[in-house]
Amino acid sequence: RREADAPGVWERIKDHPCYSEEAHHYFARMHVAVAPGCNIQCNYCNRKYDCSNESRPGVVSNRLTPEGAVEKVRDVAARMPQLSVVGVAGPGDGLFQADRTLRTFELLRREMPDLTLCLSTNGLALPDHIDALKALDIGHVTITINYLDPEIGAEIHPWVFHNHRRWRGVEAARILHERQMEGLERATAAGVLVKVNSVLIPGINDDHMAEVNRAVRARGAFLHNVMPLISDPAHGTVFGLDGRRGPTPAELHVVRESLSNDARLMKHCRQCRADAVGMLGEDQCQTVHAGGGCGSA
Ligand code: CLF
Ligand code: SF4
Repeated sequence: RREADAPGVWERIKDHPCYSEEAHHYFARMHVAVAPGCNIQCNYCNRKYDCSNESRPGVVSNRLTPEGAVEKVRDVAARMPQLSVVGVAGPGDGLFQADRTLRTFELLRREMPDLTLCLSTNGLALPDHIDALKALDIGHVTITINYLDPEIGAEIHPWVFHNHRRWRGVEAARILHERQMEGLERATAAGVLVKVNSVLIPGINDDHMAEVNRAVRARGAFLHNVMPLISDPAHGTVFGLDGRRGPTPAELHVVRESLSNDARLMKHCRQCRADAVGMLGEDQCQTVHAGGGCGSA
């Protein structure tokens, strides 16, 4: 079925492999890992792991400077004609040290104006950067939103760092929730195509996902991508060590079906890394991890 129903939207998704299922057969994306730090903690992520451990959530082999990122994109673009999108998706949050991400986008925009630029964020800092993103013509933003209810959020995100201090528990989850909703509303009002990624965690937010879907669609989210938690004790994540498991394919199916009156669900996500390069699912370096590169940060 036609994925876009507003004038001009088709033009903006037709060569984006994540926003259009059809496009992912023909177009490639590349992530540049320019965002090392993060302003929240997710129980499906362990940033303490040595970065040589490739299974660590969000781990990448190289942390790039903005200039290094542009050089890498230049090299990849020269040998990969299908490359249509360059995204910042970690390994931390793209807007925590926003100057690095914005500088990267600025350099890319100047040198390769035909590329679509894409950002993934947990949303905490998003309201502060809408104008800067618009000024750089960043038309695709993904926000990871796992809950609406702060009581549920506190089971997923133990702390956030906001306004120069660390907040914990339900208070932290309330701040993150409010910032996510504000960022989503303001980004969609600014004309950005916002995709929401949600990590499905059985026993925590599975019964809550339909509510999340309704709330984000009501605030203008273009797509909703419900992704399975990948929880392996080897990742050393809190959920992995707690014995929390990801959903079975059947459980994931049931939740997605419960949302299926909403035509715009993304189902072809490959939970890629923060340094993934290539067609979705065909990256040389793809390694699954707990949250999923753009899904987790
Ligand atoms: Fe990257 Fe994310 Fe942009 Fe795509 S990934 S920043 S929207 S260009 Fe895509 Fe990868 Fe799934 Fe993300 S398959 S994890 S949804
Ligand atoms: Fe930060 Fe992403 Fe890890 Fe969550 S999964 S703590 S948003 S880097």
